[in-house]
Amino acid sequence: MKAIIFDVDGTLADTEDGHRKSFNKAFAEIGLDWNWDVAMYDKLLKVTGGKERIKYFVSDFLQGFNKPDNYDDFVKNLHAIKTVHYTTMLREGNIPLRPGIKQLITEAYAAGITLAIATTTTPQNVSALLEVALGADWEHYFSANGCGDIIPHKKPAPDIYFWVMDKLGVKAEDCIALEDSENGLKSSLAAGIKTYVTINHYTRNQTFTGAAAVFDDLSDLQNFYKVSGIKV
Ligand code: XBP
Ligand code: MG
Repeated sequence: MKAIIFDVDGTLADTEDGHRKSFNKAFAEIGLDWNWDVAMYDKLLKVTGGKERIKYFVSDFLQGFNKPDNYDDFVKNLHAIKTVHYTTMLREGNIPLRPGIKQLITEAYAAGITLAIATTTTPQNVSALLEVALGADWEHYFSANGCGDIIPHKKPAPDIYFWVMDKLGVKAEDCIALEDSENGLKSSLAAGIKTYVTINHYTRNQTFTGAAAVFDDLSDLQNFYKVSGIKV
């Protein structure tokens, strides 16, 4: 196994409630009476990508909203405001890495294992989370950082994992992926990558068919090393 490819939201850190609150702050800031509670957000997480999620909410859950003419620009602007709120929240240090994650990153890196990121979240979100958690030079741990709109189709499509493997110059059988959600697992499996799942309160009832193993979290990192065969 040459490379570990990490999902971000829900995997590196339990971020989705931070995203949800940031969406709500953005809605309020531009005078929309939209408010995504946990139950609604749970449904909306079916769609990855914040801009795509806003459009999904408007199309499938909202009645009587008159879309502005430049709807795409409206969504992009709304999402940019949300990203400011979310990165501010991250920089306040409110969202730590999940148990075992920092140790896994530092020990695997020290053992010469290639590390990479494959996420549907916005690049600024990755930087803000990892600058706080790993320091200003966080990027040196990762040989590839696949995030945001760099690929045509977000998870569950495999595009982002293909992009990362291409960047790393590795084959799927040389990698393992770490994910938290059904969409993420479908994406990495469609790319042919052996995938381990750590669940969270948004994903615990999802289906993880095909996962190599499912964990509550990586607090017992030695067990994860044993199950996954990672040698550090
Ligand atoms: C999770 C997502 C993201 C976040 C919101 O990404 O689907 O869309 O929910 O972030 P992953 P943005 O699990 O692949 O890390 O608003 O920046 O999309
Ligand atoms: Mg995720």
